[in-house]
Amino acid sequence: MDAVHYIKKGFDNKVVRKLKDMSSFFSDQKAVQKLLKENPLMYVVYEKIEGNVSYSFTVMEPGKVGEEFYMTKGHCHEVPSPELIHIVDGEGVLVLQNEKGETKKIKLEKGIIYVIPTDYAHRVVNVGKKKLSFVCVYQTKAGHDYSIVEKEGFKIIVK
Ligand code: M6P
Ligand code: ZN
Repeated sequence: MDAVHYIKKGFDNKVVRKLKDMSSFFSDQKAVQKLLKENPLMYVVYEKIEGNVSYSFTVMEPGKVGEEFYMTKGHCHEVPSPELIHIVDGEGVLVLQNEKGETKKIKLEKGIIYVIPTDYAHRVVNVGKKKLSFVCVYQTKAGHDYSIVEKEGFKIIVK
């Protein structure tokens, strides 16, 4: 059984994010206000916890808010630790930013496993015209810290 079927068969947590859940994260607030009437779906995360290791399968919708592509909220880990990401389908970009403000923008090729380094806030952007789906693997204790993204945001805006 491949990882996607494994996770979707018996997930422990499901997170549904719509525009309203992350409206302040987009740069064009006029576009946000217009779109909020329909409050479109941004992505769904299915998470499976297996002791010390957790897996997620994320399905992102295609679209833009103004000029900016749909993206995940983005987070740091509460317990510094790396994360693996593997694109299953679609076109994605990974945006990284550390505490010093250093940034990286990486085009995610299908079939390659990428390592998100420890201490980098990370966000995935769907830059394609169809759904983007990907699998992530991380320590269960890693946790999600959204405070840095909420306070400072990401310097890189993907248009
Ligand atoms: C991936 C993993 C999850 C994360 C999800 C959505 O599946 O990194 O841990 O929850 O993307 O990202 P965010 O939590 O930043 O919205
Ligand atoms: Zn993470």
